Amino acid sequence: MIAVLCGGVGAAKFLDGALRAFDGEEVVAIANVADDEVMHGLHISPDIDTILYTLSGQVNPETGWGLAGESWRVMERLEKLGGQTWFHLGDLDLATHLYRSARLGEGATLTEVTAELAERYGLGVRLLPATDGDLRTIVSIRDNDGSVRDVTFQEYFVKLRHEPHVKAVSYRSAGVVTPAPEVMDALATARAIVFAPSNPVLSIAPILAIGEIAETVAKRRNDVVAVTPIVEGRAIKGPADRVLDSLGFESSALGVARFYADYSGTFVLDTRDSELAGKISSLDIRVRHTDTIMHDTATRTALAEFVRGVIEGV
Ligand code: FO1
Repeated sequence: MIAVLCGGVGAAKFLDGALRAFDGEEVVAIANVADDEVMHGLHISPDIDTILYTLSGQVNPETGWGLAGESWRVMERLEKLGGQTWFHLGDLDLATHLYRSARLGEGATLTEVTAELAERYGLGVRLLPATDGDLRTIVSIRDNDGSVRDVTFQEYFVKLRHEPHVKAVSYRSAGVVTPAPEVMDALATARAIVFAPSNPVLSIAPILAIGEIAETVAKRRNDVVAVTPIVEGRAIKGPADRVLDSLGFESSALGVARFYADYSGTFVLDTRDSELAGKISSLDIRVRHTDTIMHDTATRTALAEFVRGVIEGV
C-alpha cells in the first residue's frame, strides 16, 4: 500500500496516474480538508470533491474542479435573491454538498461520509480526510491600505482571486484536531508515502500541521517521496509560487525541497530544473529527475510510474 498526501487538482491528476501505475496495490489518498468551507449551511470539501470528480472521470476539464457539463440555475436564482454567489456551486455539484451536509447533520463523521461518496462515485482509491476535526487554513493578507486581516482559504483563493499579498498562513485548530481514524495506520504501514504535486503551503502543510501526522511522516523520511508542484519557478496551477515567495521560501523547486526537508528524503524534480539538483542534494535529499507536467492520461501515468520506480529503487 502507498499513502499519498493530497491537495486538489494536481493531486487528483497524480492519483489518476497512480491508479494505473500501482495497479493491484492499494492507494490511500489522505486529503487536505483545511480548505473546507461552510456556505449556505452546506459543508464543502473542495479537495475531496476534486479527487472524487477527477477519478470518476466527471471533472470539468477546463477548471480542474467542479463537474463537466454543469449548469448554474441555483446560483442564478440565488444572485437574484441577493445571496452570496462568489463561491460558484453548480447544480449537480450541490448534490454532493447536500449529501455530505445531511449525513454530517445525522452524526456521521467526515471519514464515513467520504467513504460513502467514494463508493458511490466508484473510486479505486481509499480516500481519507486528514482529520474529522475543524482544521482551517487562515491566510493573513495585506490590504491595499496596508492593513492586515485574516481570511479563510476560499475567501483568499476565490473571493479575492489570490491577488492580495500573503503575510502569513496559519492552520486554525491544528493543535486541537486529531488525525482521522485510518490515517495513522496508513502512514505507519504504507510501503512509501508520497507528497502529490500540490501546493506545499496551502495543501500539504495543513496535513503536516497535525502533530501526530508530522511526527510519523518525519520518522519515515527515508520512505517519503515528494513530487515538485513548481517547474521553472512557476506553479503549474494556483498561487504556490507567490505564496512560497511571500513566506520567505524561494519560489522554485529548491524552495519546495527546503520546505519539505524535515519530512521528505527523496525529491522528484522536473528535468527542466536539473540545475537545482546540487543544492537540493546538499539538504540530504535524494534527487530524481523526470518530466513532471501532466497534460493527459499518458503523462499522469508516466509520472506515477516514475514515482513507483523511485520507491522501488529502480
Ligand atoms: N475555484 C474558483 O476559482 N472559483 C470558484 O467559484 C470555485 C468554486 C468551487 C466549488 C466547489 C469546489 O469543490 C471547488 C471550487 N473551486 C472554485 C475550487 C477550489 O477553490 C480550489 O480548487 C481548491 O480549494 C484549491 O485546492
